[in-house]
Amino acid sequence: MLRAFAFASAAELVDQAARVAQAAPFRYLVTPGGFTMSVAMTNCGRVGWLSDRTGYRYDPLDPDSGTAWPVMPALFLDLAGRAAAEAGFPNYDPDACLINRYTAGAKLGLHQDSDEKDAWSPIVSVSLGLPAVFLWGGKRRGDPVRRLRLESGDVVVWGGPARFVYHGVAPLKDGQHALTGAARINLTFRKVF
Ligand code: MD6
Ligand code: FE
Repeated sequence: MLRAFAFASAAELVDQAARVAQAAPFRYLVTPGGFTMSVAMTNCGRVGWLSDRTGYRYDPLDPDSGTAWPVMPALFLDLAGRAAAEAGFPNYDPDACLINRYTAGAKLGLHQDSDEKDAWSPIVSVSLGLPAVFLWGGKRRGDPVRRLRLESGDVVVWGGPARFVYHGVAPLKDGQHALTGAARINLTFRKVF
């Protein structure tokens, strides 16, 4: 956990995320089980993470537009690379950045990130805007869950043996933040292939 690692670049990161969302708008994906997620999502990079009735996958095309996802902004790559290196993962070259937007009540249920072929490379997760409570469990779904507060600018680098830990985000509390208004934005960088 790199507290406030992205604090100085937070405003510009929010700006760049908005730019991505102009080209590939936030949308509410449907889970394979048929539920619409409460977190709005979009992507940038070589591939983007998707969920629909057929399952989870990474796709080089945005199904809403039929075109490639926006390229990853240089600032995103730079920040993710520096954070990964700081945590002991040099030469980080993420394929994808999933951008999550939470508004009041939005949550992410406990899950494992296991759709990536490269299961050792870290996920770099950047929190922007409203604070959230990150739920951090164990390798099994039933393991006890710790609650971790994530503030704007906090970066979590999650690699190696911790990769398959169950985690989620508790329902977002109502609030206002100077950078994002009534929302929390989370960037998760992944090395997929
Ligand atoms: C979020 N993050 O913080 C959702 N996954 O909005 C994740 O699901 C996540 O932050 C893997 C590693 C770090 C994460
Ligand atoms: Fe995750």
